[in-house]
Amino acid sequence: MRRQKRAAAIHDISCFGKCSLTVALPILSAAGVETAVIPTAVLSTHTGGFSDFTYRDLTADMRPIMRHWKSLGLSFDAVYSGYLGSFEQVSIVKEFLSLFRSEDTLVLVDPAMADGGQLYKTFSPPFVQEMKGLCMHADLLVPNITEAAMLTGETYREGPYDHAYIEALLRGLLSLGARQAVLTGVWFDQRQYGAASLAHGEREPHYVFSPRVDGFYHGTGDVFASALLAARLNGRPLEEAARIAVDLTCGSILRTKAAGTDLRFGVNFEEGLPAFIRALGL
Ligand code: PXL
Repeated sequence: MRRQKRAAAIHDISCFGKCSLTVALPILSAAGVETAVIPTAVLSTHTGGFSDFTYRDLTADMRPIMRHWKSLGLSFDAVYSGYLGSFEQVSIVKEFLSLFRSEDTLVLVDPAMADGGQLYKTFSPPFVQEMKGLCMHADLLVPNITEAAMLTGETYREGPYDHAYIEALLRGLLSLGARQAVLTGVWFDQRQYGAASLAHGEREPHYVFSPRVDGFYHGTGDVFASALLAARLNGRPLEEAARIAVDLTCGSILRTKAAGTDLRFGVNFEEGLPAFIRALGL
């Protein structure tokens, strides 16, 4: 019998608004991946478009949780980091990797810190440098265009993009030290929207697209990265995993658009899980 895969997800819990752990857990679980969590903070909502959200920092709990896990002899097939609230939390994730990483561990870093050309309001520019230090340790880096531009020092541009810009971002990301990078929010014309991937040693990026839907849908980066990791842990090659992740993300956006939900409330990925599970062949 195939051994069940186990991931450690290190993100905040935004209690309402469907992002970070409230997205990572159901998607990885649906894909058959056991998911242990280190919550970095508890917020009443995410920070995108809400004001007066609560924020309880859990930095002080992170090291004790990982030390306890170490004492239990736990091991992980993947480590998945997302929104991290401080420099200290970035250091703790690096410590986590030094304690738990083995030859076969897949380290996915989603440098969740910015979108639409701007840092999220809880961050200041020096945080980008700190995040770069974590990206060095990633096997798989999954930023959006804004994050990729900030991490690589390329100028941020609004779309539509051209192939040269996307390729420069991807090569810049790999030069940070990651083996593979998948860039989200890629579009060359009004009809299509998707992701571009590049692995170390590859000559050209691979592109996966779905029909473009206007509007800023919150939490889609987390849906995408969680689905990508789930597909990789189910043995899918990077390009195929990107296809599966784009399909879940696009379907979630379309359902949300059809329902007319407040865009800050997150996307309806839940009703896409049956098709996602089928795409994984489970
Ligand atoms: O989706 C990324 C994310 C995660 N966690 C929090 C956020 C955001 C994006 O805004 O605010 C708290």
